[in-house]
This record gives sequence, C-alpha cells and structure tokens, in this order.
Amino acid sequence: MAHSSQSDTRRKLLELFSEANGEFISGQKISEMLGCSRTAVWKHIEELRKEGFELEAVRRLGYRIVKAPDKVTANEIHLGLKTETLGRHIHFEEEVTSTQQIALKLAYEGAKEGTLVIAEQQTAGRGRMDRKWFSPKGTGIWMSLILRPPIPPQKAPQLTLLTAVAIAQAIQEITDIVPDIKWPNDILINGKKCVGILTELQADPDRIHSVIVGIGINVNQTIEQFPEEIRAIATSLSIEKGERIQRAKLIQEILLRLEYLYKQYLQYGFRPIKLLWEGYAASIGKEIVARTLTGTMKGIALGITDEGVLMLEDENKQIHYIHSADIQL
Ligand code: BT5
Repeated sequence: MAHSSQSDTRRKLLELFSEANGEFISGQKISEMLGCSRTAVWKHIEELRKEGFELEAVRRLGYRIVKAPDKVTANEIHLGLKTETLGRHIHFEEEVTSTQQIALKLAYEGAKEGTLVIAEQQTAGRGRMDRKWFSPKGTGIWMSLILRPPIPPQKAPQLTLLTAVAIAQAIQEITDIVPDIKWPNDILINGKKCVGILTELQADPDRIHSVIVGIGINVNQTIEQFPEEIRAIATSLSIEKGERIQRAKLIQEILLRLEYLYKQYLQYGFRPIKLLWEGYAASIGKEIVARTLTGTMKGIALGITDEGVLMLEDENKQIHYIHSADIQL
C-alpha cells in the first residue's frame, strides 16, 4: 500500500510537470498539490533524478524538468500521457523474458483493463506460432497491453487490425512517414518490417477474460544492430527517418490513438476501423501468397470483410476467406 501511494504521488508530480510544460513550479505549490511536505517533494525530485530526468532547481522559482531520459519507465510514459484508461497502470521492468508472459500473469491476477507491461529488453520475445522476436536493450518498444473487451471471442482478431491502425497513425504523426499495414499483424516501411503485433486471448467459449495485445516496434536500432537473419527484411523508425525517435512520446501517441479507436470499436463495431485500415493496407489489389496451417494459396487480395477477414481471389475467380495466415507480397 505504501508503495502504491508513493508511486501515485510520483505520478501526480509528473502530471504537474507535464501541465507546466517546461516552466517552473514552486516547491510550495507542489507540496500543496500533492498534500505532502516540502521534504517529501525534494525526495521525489531526487528519485526522478536517479531515473535520469534532468531537473533544474532554482530558489524562489522552484523546479522544472529540463529533459526526460529516453527510457520507457512508468514515469517517462506518464509524463505527458493523455489517455483515460490505457497505460494508466504501468508495470515496467528493465529485463524480462517476454512482456506477454508477465501481462498474462497480471491479467490472471485481475489486473485492470489498460494495464501496460513494458520492458527495455526481452530475452525471449516471441512472435506468432512461437517464432522469435528480437528485442534488444533500449532501442525499441516491447510492450503488452491488457484489454477486457465485452465482445465474443471469435472477434478478438479484429483487435490486431485495430492496433495496427493506431500504431500506423501514431508513426505517421511522430515521424511523418506513412507506413503500410500488412494483414494481419505487420507494419512495414519501404517493404521492411518495423512493427509486429501479437494478440493472445484468454477466454471461455462465449466470454473473453482478457486479450493481451503485444506490440514490438523497432525504433532506434541501426542496421548493424539487427541480427544477420533478419537484416534484409527488418527496419527501424530511425533508419527510415534518419534521426532518433523518443520512444516514450511514440508510446503516448499510440495509447491515445488506441484508446480512441477502441472506444469507437466498442460502440460502432469494426466497420469504422476497417475504413481506416484500408487507408494503410499494403496488399489490396495485389497478388499475394497466403500460407495457412493447411496449405498455400495464391491470388489477388481483394481486401477485408466487415469482420476483418482477408478475401483472396484465386485464378479461377473463386473467393477464399482467410482467418489466419502469413502473407507474402
Ligand atoms: C510478430 O510475429 O510479428 C509479433 C511480434 C510481437 C512482439 C511483441 S514485443 C512485446 C510482446 N512480447 C513478446 O514476447 N512479443 C510481443 P510474426 O508475424 O510471427 O513474426 C515473427 C518474425 O518476424 C520472425 O520469424 C522474424 O522473421 C521476424 N522478426 C523477429 N524479430 C524482428 C524484429 N525485431 N524486427 C523485424 N522482424 C523481426
């Protein structure tokens, strides 16, 4: 309890700094707003410094944040976060096996919707079907979000598409690059993979307990930092943009967009999301190869249905509805 009220105070403090927009706030005002002593304020400020925040303290003026570190700790993400629920609870660790694993455990223990698990590094990051996801330290965004949507379990894959739209919008906002979405779970820039999404479901046949939306984004890697085996197919935002990107800012933008789309989705269904999705879709009208568990199919990608299912037209003009596959463009 003591720990959680400490971190609540820290969060309020960061909100104050966030509203102050780089201006000074007096120690007196901070202690009034937080309902704690001036000494306690000073201790919180020291904690922030230890985390890498640069704070200026000037007599009579008070404190201001000069620079936030490029870390993805809860504090960094909370500073400037505008969402109501998504990311309001953050579980940060320097190193984990996989944020999916931790999120799953927290969800099982009753974690609230919107809880975010994030790490600087994953030692066993994973993709679909137990494929590997490379997640080196301090360069990318490796995070898992817990959702508890009141929808039937078979609709859960739509959340992957919704998440892809939110990330594509956020990337566009922060970098000015318009990325492509490749059905169902990749985001590409110039044909190379920059983002992967992994949606995992815990449900009874008729009720979802939780959906863990795993998001992996290559942000500041250089080409040499990619392992040989994916160097030809992967890219990062900084490679494409030619400059470093502040990860916390991108996370805030993603959470904000995701929250908005998620609300729309729960209210109006998948159709409005579909329209946005099509705006970023890389494959529509093109010839693709779809590898499913039962075989390989070649044809023209016609688009997705109002339910998010991929429609593929084969050479005999027959239309196939594909629920899950790997796509080659
Ligand atoms: C995905 O799988 O694209 C989903 C990736 C989800 C990663 C996030 S990170 C946070 C959370 N915690 C986890 O443990 N996972 C989630 P899939 O479509 O199966 O693609 C996997 C393939 O992408 C691999 O087989 C590689 O070819 C390639 N790959 C692996 N690491 C990559 C990277 N960092 N960048 C680009 N491509 C990569």
